[in-house]
Amino acid sequence: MNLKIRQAFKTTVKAAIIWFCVSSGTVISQTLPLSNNLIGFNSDEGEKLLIQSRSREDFFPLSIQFVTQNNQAFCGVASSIMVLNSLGIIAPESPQYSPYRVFTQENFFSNEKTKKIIAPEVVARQGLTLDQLGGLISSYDVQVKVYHAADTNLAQFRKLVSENLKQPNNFVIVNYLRKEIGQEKGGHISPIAAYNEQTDRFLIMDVSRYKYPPVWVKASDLWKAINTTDTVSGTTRGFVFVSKVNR
Ligand SMILES: [Ca+2]
Repeated sequence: MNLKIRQAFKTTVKAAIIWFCVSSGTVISQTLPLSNNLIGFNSDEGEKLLIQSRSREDFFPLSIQFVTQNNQAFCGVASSIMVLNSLGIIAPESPQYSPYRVFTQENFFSNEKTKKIIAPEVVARQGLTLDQLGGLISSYDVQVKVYHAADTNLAQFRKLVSENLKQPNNFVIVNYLRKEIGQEKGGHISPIAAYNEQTDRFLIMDVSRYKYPPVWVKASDLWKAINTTDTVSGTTRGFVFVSKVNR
């Protein structure tokens, strides 16, 4: 190959590699479009809502611990370890990070009490109900309170959650039906990180990060999605408060 042909060949290959990286990157990182009632956190408006928010104490610790769920049924497990790591309680050993300790979606079930509630293989097939989520988190040294939608209402939900979001060392995980907020489609679990008073919206840190960005959702829309029946448990979905144990 003479020099000119060799250079032309190199340039073509380089361009092809760049094209491949850019185009495949676009495909890989493409989340689903959002319906008009939602505001993506990855937008100017989404950013503004956080800056305006006066109930965003939980955003910072949760953002440091934000993870993608390990499989399509592990939303509850991913949400739980985000909250447990944010609370800074003593974590189990993690072989891949030894000697450091941290909650991961693998070692979350290393506790005997946790395994007795539901096995990880079962969670990987069918996900978690609200009570199973509360039970699993309770198997660690934290205080847990489970609220079913049937036992509360929109005004109480808004008040309780927005107050929690103003306080450190306690967190909220929500269990809701995606299709009621205009998403695809079934039951889902993720932590709530902030509340915007002016627009009456909550920020959901969606752990299925391959599918949707965090979104700002109207309190009334989220409430509709929480006030739905989980066919596995036969009870309404709801939300869970998790805090450090008072000693
Ligand atoms: Ca809080």
